[in-house]
Amino acid sequence: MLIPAGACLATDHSAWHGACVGNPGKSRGGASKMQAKTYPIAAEPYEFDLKPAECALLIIDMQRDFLEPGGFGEMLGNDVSQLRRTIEPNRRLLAAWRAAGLAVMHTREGHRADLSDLPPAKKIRGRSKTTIGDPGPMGRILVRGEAGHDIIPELYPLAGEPVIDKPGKGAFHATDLHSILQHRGITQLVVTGVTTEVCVNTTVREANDRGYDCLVPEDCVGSYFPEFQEMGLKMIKAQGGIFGWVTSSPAIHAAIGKG
Ligand code: TIU
Repeated sequence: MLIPAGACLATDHSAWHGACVGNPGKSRGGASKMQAKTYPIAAEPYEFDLKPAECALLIIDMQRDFLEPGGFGEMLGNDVSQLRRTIEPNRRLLAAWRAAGLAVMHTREGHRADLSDLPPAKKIRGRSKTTIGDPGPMGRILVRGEAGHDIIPELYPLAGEPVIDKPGKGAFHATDLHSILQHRGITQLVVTGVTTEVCVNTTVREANDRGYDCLVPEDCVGSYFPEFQEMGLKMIKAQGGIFGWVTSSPAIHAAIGKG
């Protein structure tokens, strides 16, 4: 099943609220938020206080064209195994997040079929023979509705989990993500996905500028380049957490459970 472009349905948070929030049924109000229990997570540069009612899991671009052997990423000469190691930790984290009844959102990088939202500069960058919109191994490359553009089956969105179709690297640029988060009272993001230095970093920076606290589990983000993986994470947590916090998924499971 393909998720249609722009799909967005409501998520039921009742499981977590019922289990963990001090005042069930009143979790959206300012006063009850103040009373809500927080869950400390070991992180760098210092502990992250997770507020379940205000924290969404945002899974960035776990798309077939970036991760699957024979996809666009591999066609460009990249080592997809560097990204594929993130699938299992993401699968476990997603299962735990869903079991706890917390908000889940997914993104996909891609463009309209007529490419009207594709900047000419992005189309020609790299001087590759095959570029966005051309026929690729799994349909037209990074075009919405094509097989390669869709999310890998291991992490497939459930009905009720918003899928943000984004034309850029950052998940906030030219999307309705900020509105969706604000309507749900989300102030914290656990950001996972690919690639660490490109779409994950860009999204964390955009989120930081909009006032969100971001926590990045290092085993749930991946780069084709090991040195960028290391530096991409260091850049987030440097200078007292200039863009956010870095942790690992076991530390999150220790706080919210295994699902
Ligand atoms: N999702 C994402 O990071 N898109 C990219 O194009 N990444 C690269 O590393 N090329």
